[in-house]
Amino acid sequence: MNNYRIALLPGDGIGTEVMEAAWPVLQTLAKQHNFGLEGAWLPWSCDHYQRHGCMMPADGVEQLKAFDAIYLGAVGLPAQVPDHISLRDLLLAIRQGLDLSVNARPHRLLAGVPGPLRSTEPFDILCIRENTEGEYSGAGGRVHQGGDLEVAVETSIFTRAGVERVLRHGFEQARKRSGRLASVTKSNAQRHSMVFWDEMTDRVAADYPNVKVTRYHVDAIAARMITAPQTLDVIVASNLFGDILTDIGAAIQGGLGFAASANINPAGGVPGMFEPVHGSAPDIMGKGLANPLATLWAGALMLEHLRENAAAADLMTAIETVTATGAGTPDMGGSLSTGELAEKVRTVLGN
Ligand code: GGG
Repeated sequence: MNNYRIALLPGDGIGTEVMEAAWPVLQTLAKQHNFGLEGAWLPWSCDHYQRHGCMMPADGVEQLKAFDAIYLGAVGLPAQVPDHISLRDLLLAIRQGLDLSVNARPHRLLAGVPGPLRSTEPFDILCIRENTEGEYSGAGGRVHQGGDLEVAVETSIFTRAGVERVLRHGFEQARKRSGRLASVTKSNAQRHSMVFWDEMTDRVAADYPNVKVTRYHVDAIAARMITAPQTLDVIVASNLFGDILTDIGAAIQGGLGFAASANINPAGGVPGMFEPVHGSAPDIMGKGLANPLATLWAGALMLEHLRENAAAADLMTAIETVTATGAGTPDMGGSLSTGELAEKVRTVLGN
């Protein structure tokens, strides 16, 4: 029997609520599919920062390497810790520290979820976001801080290895799916980094003659995701472009309560991190209003990554069996609490 050790990082705000709701559902699946899931709850969060002066221990990334996967809720409580500290010192530190270079985010409408678009044509987008460099590299600084001469520099870093590996992952996914790949650029304005991105796209494309590549400027694909999402399949984008586009992806699939993500290192050897795309939503925390489906979907991505494919498929079927009935949390127009909606999914799975 396979036994997996999972690092559970509920984080802040509604992160705690969605994780506490989702974890029992995954444990039910483990029992049904005869594998072990041993969770270790790690209290790394803004609360940890207030108590200890850091979001996680200095050897936090090293500790995570002992696990098979990381399941994360949400990060950030801006009233207590500035967002640029909480995000960079926990979420981004884990992504960069474990070299989780790919952030894969699926966008499609679950059964019964109407979505906000007028068109009812089904869409199924997989956005592959570069996850360790680009605009989120953290390179830069401030000089003359607080003075009249103050200057802030934030430098985007695009390395050949970093761009190539995320593009290659995108092409691999496109090859397995429809054979279509959209490469997101802005090379008319960003004449260094994005021209380089385009050149790398052409170079990697040469190894995938059966994948049809379309190059879109980021503004054009943002509009297309709303006006004609059915024309898109695999999208590959830089860190910031991918972050923004996947919020559009979340919006067209019904909201941030549905959007899931997998942070992975395609080379293997380290645990992947699986999380809902949404943040900690301090305005609704502690009220049982948070939608647990993004976290459950992220759980399915984690099970798939652990090669527990049957369990992952059962979870997605159970989620859609519930959404098809119209049951949901208030963001879905329903009246269920976070825990009640997750429990409904668990009930569909049975004992
Ligand atoms: N679910 C993790 C979380 O709190 N995400 C919020 C966020 O701001 N994420 C930024 C990012 O994905 O780069």
